[in-house]
Amino acid sequence: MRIGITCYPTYGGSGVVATELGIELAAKGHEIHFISYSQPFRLSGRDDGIFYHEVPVSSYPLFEFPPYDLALASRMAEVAEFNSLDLLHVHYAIPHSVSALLARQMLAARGRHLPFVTTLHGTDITLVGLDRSYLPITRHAIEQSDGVTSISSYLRDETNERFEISRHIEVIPNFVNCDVYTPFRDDATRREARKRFAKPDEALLMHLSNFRPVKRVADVIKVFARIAGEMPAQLILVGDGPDRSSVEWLAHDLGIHQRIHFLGKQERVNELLPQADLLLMPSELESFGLAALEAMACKVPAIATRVGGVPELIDHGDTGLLYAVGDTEAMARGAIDLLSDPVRLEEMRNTARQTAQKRFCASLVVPRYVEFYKQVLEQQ
Ligand code: GMT
Repeated sequence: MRIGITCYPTYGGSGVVATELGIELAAKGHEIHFISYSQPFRLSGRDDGIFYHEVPVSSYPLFEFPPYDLALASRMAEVAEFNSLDLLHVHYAIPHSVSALLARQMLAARGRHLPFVTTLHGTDITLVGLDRSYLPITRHAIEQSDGVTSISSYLRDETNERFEISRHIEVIPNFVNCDVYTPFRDDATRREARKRFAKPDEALLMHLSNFRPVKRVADVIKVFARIAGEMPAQLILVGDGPDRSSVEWLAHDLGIHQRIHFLGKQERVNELLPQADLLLMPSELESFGLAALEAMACKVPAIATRVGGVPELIDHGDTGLLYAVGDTEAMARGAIDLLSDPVRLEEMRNTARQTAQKRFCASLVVPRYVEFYKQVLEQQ
């Protein structure tokens, strides 16, 4: 198939999923065309079967807000025509599904049919999509999509309920390449890699996010402060975003900044994750929680919150631990108990990796997208 993919190319889970999907599909022989305002950050630009088409957005003194969604629609239609695309797959409804709808209409007027699939990721529904100024157009674009998928059952139900629609939404969970996200081959290699951040007797915790308020990074610091008060421990923070500065202040105020490594945005998180003993993901809401899945594939269970689609990924007590939002005391207690019980921790680490392999491996999930594309194309 020849598939156009549009996503937010910068730091963020939906862009990661879209990019990894494109890479996996290209490896299976499909021709993939990314259409976005910049090259998705996980693309090397050298991948066979992958093409990138930038969307130029020109400004003009009249345009206080340059109309990216219109420029995107025009580019989608052009790329589809020049490259005979079979379909478009847009990730994150706003504004991508609206642009795809316009592109479909533009091509229809020229006698070409271009179906599009929308994948819902989270705040496109739970936050942004419910803003009154976006709700009607988002609902319209979802209803008009030729196929809709969501990354968890939670998000499917939320969409149908909150948007008061009842169309079929196919649940296709997020996935991870278990050959790329993998534990170290042996303990000696892991010990060597961890040396940069932790002494042999220290626990190593990690957090990975875009530091937006929904991630509650301050809770990561509070949980870590409690852990570090009871045992030797270090924390690695991967990512950057609006809450970074306030979180650094909090670390200083609590006197634990010397045990915290702020690494900023990192490209090869698969090399960092397997160094950790535990991931901390105390989010206010996660429709899935891709960071936790990537960690699980690296044999790192998460201390997380029981929100959104997270319980569809993490079984409390087996592949991680789940708590109420904001209950930093319980999260810290859970982490301390686990870190103090190496047998239980090792068991949970193994089960986390096995679950990632058995249920969320790219080799299992990506064919479900291909199957869904075929269904959509057959219905045309
Ligand atoms: O919806 C968002 O907040 C943005 C989005 C992103 O681009 O990072 O995150 C969502 O999609 C991820 C990938 O599918 C999921 O792993 C995240 O759980 C989800 N975020 C939320 O639901 C808050």
